[in-house]
Order: sequence, then structure tokens, then C-alpha cells
Amino acid sequence: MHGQLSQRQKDSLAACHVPLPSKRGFVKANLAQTNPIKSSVVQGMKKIPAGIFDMGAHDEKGRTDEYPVHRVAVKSFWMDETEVTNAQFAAFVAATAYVTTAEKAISWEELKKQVPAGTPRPPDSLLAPSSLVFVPTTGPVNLVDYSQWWQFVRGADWRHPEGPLSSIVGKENHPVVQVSWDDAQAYARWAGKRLPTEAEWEWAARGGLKNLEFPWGSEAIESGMFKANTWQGKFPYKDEAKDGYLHTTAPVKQYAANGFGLYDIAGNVWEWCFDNYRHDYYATLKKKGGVSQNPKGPTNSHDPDEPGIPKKVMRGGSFLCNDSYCASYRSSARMKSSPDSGLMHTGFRCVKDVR
Ligand SMILES: [Ca+2]
Repeated sequence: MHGQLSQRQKDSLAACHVPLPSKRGFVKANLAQTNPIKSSVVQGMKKIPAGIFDMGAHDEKGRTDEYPVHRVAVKSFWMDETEVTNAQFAAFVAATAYVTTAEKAISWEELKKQVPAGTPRPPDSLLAPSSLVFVPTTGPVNLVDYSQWWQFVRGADWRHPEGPLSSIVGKENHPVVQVSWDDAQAYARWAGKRLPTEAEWEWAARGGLKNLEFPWGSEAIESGMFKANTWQGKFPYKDEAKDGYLHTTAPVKQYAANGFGLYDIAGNVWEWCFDNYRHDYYATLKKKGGVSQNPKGPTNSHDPDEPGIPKKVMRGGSFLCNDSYCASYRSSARMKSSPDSGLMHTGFRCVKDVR
């Protein structure tokens, strides 16, 4: 009788009543972990629905390259819910020993193809590894000349975004910056992803809102809650940093997500897109008429601001965007730079096709 058993004997008996594992049960238990709900989720990404929308600026606030509005259809895709962080980029570099564009000297053989024939080779100091760093001015300046607040700094790279004496220690959760379009492409390939097309990016940024100015709707950026890491005050000399971040990156996810669950789709850092940049691409699509299906950008690039320098599209604005200057946190705002450029306010996020 059990009443005559010691506690140790009772425990031993109870243990015998626990079934032993079976191989088939073990396999079934592990199969159950890949149920349909979990397999429809990609970690760190949001599923963006397919849709048709009117791409471009819907008011008079756009720059000329944001017109004309034209109708675009995009297929469903996954998109990173945040910009790629320093920690994520570090994992890529650790796995591949990848060296970014900013860490390499500029190739004179490549550069001389883009300058007039006979241009003499510049000194090595100009070709040394370097990247573009924002340096605030001491007072008001003519805003047409960006060379007043952008400097090529030797030793600036993704690990040293503001120059050789800066670092990303403690900034693991900030977006990676000082990465070129080529670097972003390399990361995306390694991650089994790709860069978004410009059309995918704008559709995703609009977050299901129709024809509204910002990813959060129509409310002015300076009204109500802070909506993004941008610049408050007078550009480029007095950032009041009311949003908590003084002309630098913020950790990802500090502000509310848009309607599709995407964080920092406005502000923080510019995001490289896949497309070549042409100022007149929208006009070309509009002229074709109908709905442009999954446009992937023009086959070549032309920027009237710097003819002869091929460029890629950037979107979303950055911590340098200001209501009185570029206001590029507008969903339709376009920017461009050469694919070998690293900048202190430029990063990226990736997308993945829906299978
Ligand atoms: Ca800020």
C-alpha cells in the first residue's frame, strides 16, 4: 500500500509514471513549433500589402522632381520595420570581412572617367579613405551652398561616423550610417534581402493613408507629439534638439510606427533605394499612361544639379531635415547621391519578396 511507502519511494514511483520520450513524439513536438502563424512572420519585418496609389507630391510643397503624380501598382513585400542598425551591420562585417567604400581609397582610375580628359591626378590626401560629415555652421549661411556644412573627413566611416575620433560604442541600436549604396547592396545580398524600389518605399511610407503629406498623416511636424528625429530650430547652425537628438542619429523605434508598422520611415537617416535617379522619371511614367506595374526606376541616371555623375535614389529625410529648409520627411520627397557616397545621415532598410 502506498501509505506504507517512504516519501523517497513515492517520488520514485511517481517518476516511473512519467512517460519516456519517443522519437516520433519528439519530431511531432518540434513540427508543432513551425505552425502556420509563425511561418507567416519574418522576424523584424512587416508584410506590406499590395496596392495601387498615386505616387508623387499631392500639394504645392514638392520639389520639381516629385511631379507629376502618376499611378503605380506594387506587389506585396516584406520590409524591415527599422533601419539597419550598427549591430546588424557589424554582424554582416564580422561574417564576411566586408570593407565599406568609405574605408577604401578613391580609385583615380575610376574617378578620372567622370572628370574632363586631361584633369591632373589629385594629391593622395584627396583620394584617401574618407566620408561626408555634417559640421554645423557658426551662423546663418546661404542655403544653396551645402559645402558650408558638409566636409569630407579622412577616417570617417561606419565605425566612426563623425570622424576618426568618434565611435559607435553604445550606439548598437542606432541606424548604421556612412554606408554607400554599394555597401547597402552587399548587406542586402548577404541578408537574403534587397533594397526597396522607390515605388515600394513610397507606398510603404504612406502606410495606407491616401495622398497625405506625411507617413503619420497631415499634422505639421512641429505640432503635437514628436513624430521623427529631425532638426528643430535654424538650419544649419542652431538645432534645438527638442526631439531629444542633437544633429545625430537616434536609436531606432523612438517614435511611433506608421500604419504599416514601420519605424523612422521619416527622419533619422536617409534610406538608399534600388533605383537610378532621374529628375524626369515621373514625367516619363506619366506620359506612358495607365498604371505603372512595379516600376524599378530608369535604366540610367541624370541629375541636372550634377550632370555626368550617376546617382541612386534616397528617401525619408534625416535628422538634418527642418521645416524651414528641406522638409524631406514628406512621403513624396526624393533625394539622390552617387552610389559610392557615404554620409553621416544616410543608411538603409531592406525588403524581401513574398513567396
Ligand atoms: Ca533631432
